[in-house]
Amino acid sequence: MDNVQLKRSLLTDTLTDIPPMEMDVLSLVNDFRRNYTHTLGRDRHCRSAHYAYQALVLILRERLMECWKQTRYAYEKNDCKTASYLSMEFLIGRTLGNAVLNLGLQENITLALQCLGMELEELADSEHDAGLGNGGLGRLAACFLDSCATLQLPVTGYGIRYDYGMFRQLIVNGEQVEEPDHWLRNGNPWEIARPEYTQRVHFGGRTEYYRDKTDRLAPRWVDTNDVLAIPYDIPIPGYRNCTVNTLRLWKAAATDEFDLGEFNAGLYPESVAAKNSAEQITMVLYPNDSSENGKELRLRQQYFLASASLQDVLSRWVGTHGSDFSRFAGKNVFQLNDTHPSCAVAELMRLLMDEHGLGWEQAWEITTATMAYTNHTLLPEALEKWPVRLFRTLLPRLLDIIFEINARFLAEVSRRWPGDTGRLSRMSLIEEGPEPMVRMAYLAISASFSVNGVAALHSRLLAEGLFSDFFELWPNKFNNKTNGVTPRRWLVWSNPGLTQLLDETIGAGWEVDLDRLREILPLTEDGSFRERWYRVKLANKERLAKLVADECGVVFDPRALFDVQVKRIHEYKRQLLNVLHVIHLYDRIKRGDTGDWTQRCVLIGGKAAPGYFMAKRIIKLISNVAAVINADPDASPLLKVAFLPNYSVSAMEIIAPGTDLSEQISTAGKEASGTGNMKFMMNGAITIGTLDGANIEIRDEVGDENFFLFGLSAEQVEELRHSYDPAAIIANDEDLARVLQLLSSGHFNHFEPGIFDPIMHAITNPGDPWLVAADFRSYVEAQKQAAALFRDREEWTRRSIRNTARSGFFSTDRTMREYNDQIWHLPQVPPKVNICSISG
Ligand code: 26Q
Repeated sequence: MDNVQLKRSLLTDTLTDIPPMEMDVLSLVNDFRRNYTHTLGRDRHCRSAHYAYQALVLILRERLMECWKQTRYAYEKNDCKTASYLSMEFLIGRTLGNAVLNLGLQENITLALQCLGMELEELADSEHDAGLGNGGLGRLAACFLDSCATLQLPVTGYGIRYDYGMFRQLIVNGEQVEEPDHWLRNGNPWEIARPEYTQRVHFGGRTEYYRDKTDRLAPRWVDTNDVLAIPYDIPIPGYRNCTVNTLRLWKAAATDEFDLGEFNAGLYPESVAAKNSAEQITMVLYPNDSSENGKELRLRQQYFLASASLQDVLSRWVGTHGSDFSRFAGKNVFQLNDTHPSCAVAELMRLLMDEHGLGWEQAWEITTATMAYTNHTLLPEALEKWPVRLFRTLLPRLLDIIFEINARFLAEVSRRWPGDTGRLSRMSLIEEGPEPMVRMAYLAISASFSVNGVAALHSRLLAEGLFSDFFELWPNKFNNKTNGVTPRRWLVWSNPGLTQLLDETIGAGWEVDLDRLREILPLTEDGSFRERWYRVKLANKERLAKLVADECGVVFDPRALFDVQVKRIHEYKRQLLNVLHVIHLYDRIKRGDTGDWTQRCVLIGGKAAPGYFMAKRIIKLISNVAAVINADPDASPLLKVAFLPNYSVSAMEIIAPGTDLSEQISTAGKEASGTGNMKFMMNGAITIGTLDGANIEIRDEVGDENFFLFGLSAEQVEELRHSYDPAAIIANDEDLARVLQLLSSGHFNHFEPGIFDPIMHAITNPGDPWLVAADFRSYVEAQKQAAALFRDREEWTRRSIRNTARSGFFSTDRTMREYNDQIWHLPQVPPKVNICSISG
C-alpha cells in the first residue's frame, strides 16, 4: 500500500518538472527507432509499413500527452465553464497528417523519416479514415473541434465509438455495393481507453414510486437492463498552441450480471446472447443522412450517448463541487448536434431529479440554461420522430418526463394563445394519431435557450416555416451560425502548393486569421503571380487525375475544365441535373455543335443510403452515361465522365485542391448550408450554384462576377410548385427534349431495358419536389458561361484567386467565435506553456 502511495505521488505533481519532449530531427529519429524496436518489437526485417506508421504515431502521441494533461489541468484549475458538443457523428478522417501539422513538425518529421528511408506522405496515406459519420453534419463536428482547440476553448466532443463506420462503397457493374468498414481491425493508436470513467446506462424496466427520506412519493426507474459505457479518448490538438482538447467516444459493454446470473442458472448461450445485445449498441453507424424511422437500435444509440455523456459531466461536477448544483448552469453548456442526442433534455432532468435529488423547478431551470440545439435540415420529412410506444418500452422514465415537459409547455402555449386548439396540437411535443409520436425537434426547442440554423437563409426559413410557431413564442431563442471548415486541414494540409505560395506572398499566420487571405487581392493583376497560381492548380489537377485514373480507370487531361460534384447522393442535391447537362454536352458533340468547345472532365462522387432506391439508381445512371461517353471516340477527347467510388474525407483532401468548377446545385431552400462548397472555394474553385444554403453567403463574399448563379430562388420554388408543368418546359426546350429522348430511348441502357424509367418519371412528374426540369435551361446557360470563361485562362485565374482571397469568413475559427460569443460564453484558457515546446 505504501508503495502504491509513493508511486502515485511520483506520478502526479513532480512530473511537471519533466523536460519537454525534444522536437529536433535527431530526437525524432531516435524516438522512432526506440518505439519501433522496443515498444513494437520489430526490426529491419519487418516488411510491413504498418509498424512504421505505428511507430510514427507513437512519437507524436508522446509529444501530445503532456500538453493534453496540462490543458486539462488549466481548465480544472480555473474551474472554467466548459462546453460539451454532443454528436452521434464525428467524421474525423485521418489523424496523422493533421497531428504533424498542428504540432508544427512537418519539416522535422519529413527530414527524420528521410533519414530512415521513408516518406511522411506514404505513411499518412496508409492510415485508415475514421469514418464515424455520414457527411456534412459529422464533418462539421470534426472541424469544430479543430477550431475550438486552436482558439483554446474548453470544449469536449462526446460521441460513439462505432466498430463499423460509414460503409465502404464499391461500384460493381455501375451499381453501389456496400462493404462493412471495420476500421478498428488493426487497432486505433490514437485512442486511449479510460475504463476508470465507465458509466452505467439503463434500458427497459418501469417507473416505480416509493417514499423518500422526507416521506414524499418519489419516482425511480427499476428492473432495468443495464449497459456499460466505456470511454475512449482521442486527442484534439490545437494549431501550434500547446492546447490538446478531448474527443470522448463511448463503447458499449455488457455488465458483469450477464456473466453471472443466467450463466449460473445453466443458461450459458442465453447469457452470451444478452451480452451481445448490449455490445450491439455501438457496433455500427447508421448510414442514413436523413432519419431512419422507428429503428429501436438507433434510439438505443442516441440515449446511450446522451446518458453516458451527461453522467460523465455530472460525476465530475459532484467530484469537485459536491451536491450543490446552484452554479452548474453557469459552468456548463451542452450543444446538441441536431436532434440525434436530444434525449439529453429528458435525461438531464432525470439525473438531476432522480439521482441528485433536485426538484422539478430547479432541474428545469438548469436544463433550460444549459441546452442549445443546432438544426441541420429543412426537409420536414427529415425531422426526427419516435413512436411513444417505443419510448414506453425502452425508456419509460424518460417518457414520464417528456409528458410532464409537454403538459407544462402546452399550459404556457394556452396562456399565450387562449383557446387556440389548432396551435396546441401543432406545437405539442407529442404528435397524436393512430401511432402517437415524440417530436424530437420540439422537445429540443422547448428545453433549449438557443436554437440555431447553419446558414443565413436556413435560419430565416426555420423561423418563417418549419418552426414558425416556436419562433412566435420565443423569438429570442432563434439565431444563425453559418457553418465553416477548418483551414488547417482543408487548405494547409491538403494544398501544400498553394500554402507555400501564400506563405511566400503574405507571410505565415493567415492559417489562424483567414481574413488575411484578402491581402492577395491586389495580386490578381500581377501576371507572374497569376502564372504561379495557375501552375499550383495544374499540379493539383495532375494529382486528382491520378486518383481518378487509379480508382475509375478514366483518363482526365489536366488542361481540361475539372467540373466536380461530390456529396451524399440525394434527390434534393440534384446530381440528376448534373447528369442531364452531361448528356446535353454529349448530344451537342454528336450533333457537331462543338465550335469554341471547352474540354471538360466531370467527376461525381458520393454514397447513397443503402435503402434509398432513387439515389442508387442515379449512381447507376451516372455510371452508364460515363461508360457510353468515355468509350465514344467522338466524345471522349472533348468530354470525360467518372463516378469516383467511396468518396471520403481523405478523397476530398485531393479533390478540392484539383477542382476548377464546384457544383452546388440543390433545389433552393433545401440544402441547409453545405460545407463542401466552402472547401472548394478556399482552394480556388469557382462555384456554379443556386441561391441555397451558404452558397448565398459565398456569393455575397466573392462578388457575383466570381460565381456562376442559376436557378429559381427559394421563394420562386415554393411559388412554382402549385403550377409546375414539366411537360410544357420540355416541349419548349429542344435541348432538354433531346436529352430526355436519349434517356428514354435506352441509349444508356441497351442491355438493361427499363432501368431508367423511374428517373424519367421523376423528371416528368408535375409533383417533382426538386423541380429538375425547371432549372435545366438556366443551368445550361450558366455552364456555358463557365466554359467560355475557362478558355480565358488569365481571367479564370483572377476569379479563382478572388475565391480563395475572400473565403476567410468560412473558417470554422469564425464560426466557433460566434458560437462562443453568442451562445457558450467560455473563457479562452491556455495551458501552462513552459512545459511544452510547441511554438505558439
Ligand atoms: C437520424 C435518425 C436516424 C438515422 C439517421 C439520422 C440522421 C443521420 C445523419 C439524420 C441526418 C444526418 C445528417 C445530416 C447532415 O449531414 N446534414 C447536413 O449538415 C451539414 C452541416 O450543417 C449541412 O451543411 C448540410 O446542408 C446538411 O444537409
